Amino acid sequence: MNPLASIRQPTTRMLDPAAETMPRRDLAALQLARLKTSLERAYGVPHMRKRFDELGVTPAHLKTLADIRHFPFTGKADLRDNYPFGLFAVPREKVVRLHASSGTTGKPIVVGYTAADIALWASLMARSLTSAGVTPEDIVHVAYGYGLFTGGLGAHYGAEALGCTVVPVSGGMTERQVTLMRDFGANVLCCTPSYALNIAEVAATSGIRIEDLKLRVGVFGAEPWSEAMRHALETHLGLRAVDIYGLSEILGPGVACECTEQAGLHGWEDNFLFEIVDPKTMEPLPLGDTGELVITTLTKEALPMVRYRTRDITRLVEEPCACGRTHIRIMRVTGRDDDMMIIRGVNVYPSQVESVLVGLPGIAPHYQLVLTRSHALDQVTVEVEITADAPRDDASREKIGREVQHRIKSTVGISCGVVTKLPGEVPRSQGKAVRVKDLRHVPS
Ligand code: DLL
Repeated sequence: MNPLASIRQPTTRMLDPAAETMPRRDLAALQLARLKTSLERAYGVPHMRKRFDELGVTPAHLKTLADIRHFPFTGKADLRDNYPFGLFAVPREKVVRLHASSGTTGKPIVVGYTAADIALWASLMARSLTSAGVTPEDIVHVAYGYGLFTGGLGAHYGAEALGCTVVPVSGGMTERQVTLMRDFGANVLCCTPSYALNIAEVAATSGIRIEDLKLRVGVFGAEPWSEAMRHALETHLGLRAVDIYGLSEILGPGVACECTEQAGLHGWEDNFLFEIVDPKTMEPLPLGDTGELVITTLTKEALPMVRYRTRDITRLVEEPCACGRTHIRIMRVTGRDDDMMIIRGVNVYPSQVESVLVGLPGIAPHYQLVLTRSHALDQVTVEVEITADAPRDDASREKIGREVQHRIKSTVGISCGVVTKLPGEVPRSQGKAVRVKDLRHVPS
């Protein structure tokens, strides 16, 4: 880590120590009691009742937490098929907020919140921010998008609930972001890691140095990112970069967040039940195994979710964390199972390629993967960018390209083409980065 970041050590306060350090046995008892209520709430929704009936289960069948395995999974399709409000468990009049995610195909996913849900979300976001090292004295610059996306308003309500001074900038107009961050003296930056990188780059080109900024903590999430990217962001922005996780269907940001130990994201188990299942067989996996994260909400009113398939691949760790929190840790999400590429039989996530690229001398931390198909085989070309100070002649660029190719082959295990682009040629992110350009179905 760069020396500035270590000087600006965040604090390790807890917002709700009683809840956050609850002994695991008490936590399990609380989960069981809350799960019963939540299943009953879901059972009141006609579509969910049908799903329960198909499997011959009612909420009364839940005797232990492990019994959750007898209940039906829910997925994006359930939300889509019941568009827009069909899965709400309360009358529409009780819903005070709607959010939606556009998705790649068809109808958006619509999610609703009662006033109590919004209060819960704000409190879990405030808890998450505190665990990331944010304090009520901080100025929080929110550059997650505001609107139907949950990032902006989620971070906003959480930071406000914590008592911070919130700057609701949303995404875009990056030069202005940098100026405001400097002029207002923001201590905390909330945005996607790819946008943070864009901000860092614009700051550098505008002549703003780390010392001109008062950033101490970065609360970065909404997309997969690597340890290498964490290191780059900490170095470029002089802050401690903390990972935050969430999804609209479950709450938005604040389902889980790292603490200042930066050793996995505490999933807030007093409000959610986390499982890992084998994405093929859908069978629960033993603790510690890698698989698909499945989440059941325990306290949400408007949209209770039962065994929601996140598609996110990770593993859970129950060992105590040095911070003292007892809640389970969700290890860094490597990617979604639908982002996984299979290149000549090898499973690859874009974030694995990122781990190799970011930090390589002469290579800027901006990249895209281009997928094509030739003779029924998928091929990947990695588009990387050379740094502004790297030599630009063909021979040097080729040499760098070969180096990248070699590293990807030896670390990730795939053979790929590499195109070395000039500074600024790889598109910059304003929110969630588009890492993969899939041209497999484009006629050549
Ligand atoms: O991205 C909520 C959010 C906003 C989380 C701001 C964190 C910060 P959706 O747009 O519904 O919600 O997208 C959810 O994004 O299933 C993951 O695939 C991915 N994702 C979210 N956080 C992380 C993370 C928001 N920390 C989807 N690491 C999720 C990796 C993440 N992937």
